[in-house]
Amino acid sequence: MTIDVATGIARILKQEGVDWVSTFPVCRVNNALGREGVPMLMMRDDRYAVAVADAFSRITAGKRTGVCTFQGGVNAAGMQYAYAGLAQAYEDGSPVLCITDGVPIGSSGNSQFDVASSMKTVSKWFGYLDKPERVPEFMRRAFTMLRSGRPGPVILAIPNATGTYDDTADPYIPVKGWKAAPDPADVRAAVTLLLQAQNPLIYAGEGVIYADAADDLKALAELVNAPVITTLKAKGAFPENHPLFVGVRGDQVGHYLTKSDLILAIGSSLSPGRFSHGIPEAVRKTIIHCNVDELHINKMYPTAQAVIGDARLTLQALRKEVSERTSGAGRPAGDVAAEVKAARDAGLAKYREVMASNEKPINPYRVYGDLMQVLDPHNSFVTHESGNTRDQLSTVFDTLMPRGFLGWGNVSTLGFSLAAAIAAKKAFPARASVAVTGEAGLGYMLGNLEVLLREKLGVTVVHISNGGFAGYGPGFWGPGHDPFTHAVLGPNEVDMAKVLGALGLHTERVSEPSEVKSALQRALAANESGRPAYIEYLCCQYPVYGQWVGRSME
Ligand SMILES: Cc1ncc(C[n+]2csc(CCOP(=O)(O)OP(=O)(O)O)c2C)c(N)n1
Ligand SMILES: [Mg+2]
Repeated sequence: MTIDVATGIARILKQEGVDWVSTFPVCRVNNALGREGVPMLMMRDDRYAVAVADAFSRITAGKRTGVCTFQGGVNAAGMQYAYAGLAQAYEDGSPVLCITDGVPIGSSGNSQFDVASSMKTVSKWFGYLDKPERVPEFMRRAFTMLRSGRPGPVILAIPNATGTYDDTADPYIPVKGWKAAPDPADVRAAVTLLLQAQNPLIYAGEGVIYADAADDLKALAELVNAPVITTLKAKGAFPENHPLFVGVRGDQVGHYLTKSDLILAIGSSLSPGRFSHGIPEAVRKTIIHCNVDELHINKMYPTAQAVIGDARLTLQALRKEVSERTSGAGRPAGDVAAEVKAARDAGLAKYREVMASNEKPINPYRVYGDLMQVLDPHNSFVTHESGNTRDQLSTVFDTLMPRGFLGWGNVSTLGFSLAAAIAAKKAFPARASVAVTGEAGLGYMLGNLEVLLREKLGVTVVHISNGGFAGYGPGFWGPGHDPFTHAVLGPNEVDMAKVLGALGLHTERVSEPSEVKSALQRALAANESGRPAYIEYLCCQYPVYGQWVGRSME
């Protein structure tokens, strides 16, 4: 049958199990999506169209592909705005599919902004569909790249959405996605090093979540009795109430990174310096680097032994080898778990104290402590914002399942928490979905809050309202690093609960510590009937949290 390109793409997306697409108009495939019955989640700007789809891919660990469309071509206004979202998705390695208009044949060189070269800098693959007949091929390649290897965005540019082709000539068959198992010789060598080590430490990254390998990580950690730290993006890959869990950040994490003589990194790039730990005295440690491909091997640190392959297959192979060498006994337990507990208790003591604080304005840790009490850790989703909410939550918030918490941000782009909370609601409608933000993140998301109402998305935005960019300006912590650019109109000047209440959200403004919990409960109850909620907690500026460990010290 002869069909047009846009219809072909819409039908293939349905074959691939895509049941909604986020967008900001215009994109020339949108009308075909509408005609073919693919619902569109219309955001209020192009960056959020990308961010919601990006977050959906992350939260479902790539099992369900987030797809978005935005304006491109010669009038690439949408794409120019979407670029921020694309750069973030690329930086964080998110397997999101982005569809945009391509520059029509005969119009190249017509604009200052070069669509193709800019898109190539933020994608695993940028495909320019130069012939209608190539729709099945391009979609096959796109889904192959989205479902195999190192995750990253794929961008398809469609220059002629009304061009036609015969869809029976090359009938589309959905793509499975493929994995690679590690070289057994590398597994043997890695296990030899691991069993020689005095103080091995497992450093787990988000690759564990993408590979669906949380259970295998736990099994290996228990077999070799090694403490575990996870990266910010991998928060939840290891149950945070487990006796071998050290933390994401905090003094205890620094202690273990320093103390270890061997680091077994799995599913992490080990790229320090942004929102992750460096490895102190790395050249004097043995680094086993298990990764899905070679890109990160011997990057920043010398790799003693690389094990290249899918994280789940790698963990299983390591486990089997350790079991065989030790007759199933693994490494002796010693007092590893007791030491981890002591270090964790010591590291968390000062935060646990303020998590129960009755001070006014409310201490932000009190909000996090109460949030942990209100939410069911097996049936909820929490994410942070850029700023103190990221640093504080990743220090203290206990996550018990993969994607119970979404940590994000190799670069940490303000406003992403709203996209993440929306995506979580789309992925797991029965789970409570909470974004915790400061005023800067809130400023980015304001225009998009209408989407929550229009789409009846029962998510809660928790605002740690402290009147400025905490820590940027002077305070009890010193002069601050940006003393000229930190103050905004705060709760004394603007009643945000009133502003957003007028928009239609369930809102509350809370100044009493004793009300923190009940306000959350009311917000979550409103969410259950599809009503979004906003709670403004009048908080003190308290920029105190666990640090990232630097990488120098060589
Ligand atoms: C797009 C973008 N621009 C700039 C930044 C830098 N930045 C990070 S946090 C922040 C301010 C955070 O202040 P607020 O939201 O009030 O949170 P608080 O730290 O007070 O809790 C800024 C400007 C960023 N992360 N993303
Ligand atoms: Mg603030």
